[in-house]
Amino acid sequence: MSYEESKKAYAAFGVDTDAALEKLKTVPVSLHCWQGDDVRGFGTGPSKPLTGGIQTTGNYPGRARTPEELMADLDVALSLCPGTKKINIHASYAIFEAGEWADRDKLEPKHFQKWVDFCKTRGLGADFNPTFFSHPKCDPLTLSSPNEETRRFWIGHGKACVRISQYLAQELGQPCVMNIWTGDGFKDIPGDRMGPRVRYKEAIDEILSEPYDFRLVKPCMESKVFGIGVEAYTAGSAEFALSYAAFNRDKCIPLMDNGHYHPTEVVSDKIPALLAFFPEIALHVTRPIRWDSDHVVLYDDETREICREIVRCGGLEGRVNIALDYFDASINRVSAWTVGFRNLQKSLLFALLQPNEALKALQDSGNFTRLMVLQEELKTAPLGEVWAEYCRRCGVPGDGEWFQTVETYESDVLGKRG
Ligand code: RNT
Ligand code: ZN
Repeated sequence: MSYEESKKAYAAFGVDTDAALEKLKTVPVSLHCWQGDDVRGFGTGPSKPLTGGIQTTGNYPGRARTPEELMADLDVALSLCPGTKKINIHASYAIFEAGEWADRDKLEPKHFQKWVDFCKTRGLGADFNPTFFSHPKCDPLTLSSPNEETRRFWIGHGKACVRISQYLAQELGQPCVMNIWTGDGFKDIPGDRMGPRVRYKEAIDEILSEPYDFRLVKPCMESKVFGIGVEAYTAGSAEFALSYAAFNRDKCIPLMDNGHYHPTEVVSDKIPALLAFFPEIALHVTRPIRWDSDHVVLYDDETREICREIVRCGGLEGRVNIALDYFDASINRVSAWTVGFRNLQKSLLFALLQPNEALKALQDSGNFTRLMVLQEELKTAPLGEVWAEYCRRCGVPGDGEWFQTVETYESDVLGKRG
């Protein structure tokens, strides 16, 4: 079936495929730099183990070991991904001059100048994240630590990151989402659940007292249920993070990672709940399998449902900041980036090709029989050719065409890394 035929098939549902393609092109999606090197970063030495209760598994060859390698790998992935892209950078990816080093609380905008150059030459925006893990000053708590010195260090890091985020936004001329997530918590039953949360709250108050323009820097509060080795208690729980954002609406926004909820909860349903109250929210799109395993995002039911809610709740009008967050070290990392990014775009396309007004009208008139029939039939509407047309219009290879580039890059470059 050609694009023109697919266009007619969607027109029969009352859907304009050209309008969907035009819209999709403009939606920023943030690609996380940390898939390229298994969340190792550059700042604290390459052998520093990953902490904070997150885990990468696998030892696939070709991990990026330097800023140059990471940027080269990103370039390959970016060339295979359609749409508007941002790069999501962690503070642990600071780039120092030879002989120079600064600890996390002393990081400066200049340590991210190479990232700014990278983004500028490619017309990309950037998002940012303080790195409250994989560092000797995790005791193992950070912002919620009872140790004053530990807390001061991490507050200093948070403030430095606000300044860096402001710099990134100003340099690149678009907002920078700055996500606050810590792995603070306990392996076993705590003796005090409130103390760490009160300290965490006060620490964030201090971090956000650092001056910034809220139109440019969007601090986020990301919640979590548990982590590896942090099974019993998480300071930044769902209620904690959401309450913080709700009580500080002039300073920050909530962020939901769909790996961070109990297994039968779905973020798709939480999007309209939050948008009923918050002007703006942020998402980490990932794929949990049984736990917060951060598998590569697929074109699956929940990813599509998340995208359907983003689209029909007006999320594409600047109300939902979309980022990817997963890390698989068991497969080719450039492919992991590309598959996840393309699947998110494909799911957004699926969502934009729904006759949302008609579906809403069926619901409001109580016609649930027809609502079910229509939603089922839309699942097999000819999306494939519309997707192929989107890839063509964005100047990137279509399905069946891009993987060869990754294979060549693996044999020429990745496979030769030690
Ligand atoms: C961890 C959180 C967090 C991290 C990144 C690296 O569970 O999802 O967002 O994945 O900051
Ligand atoms: Zn996340």
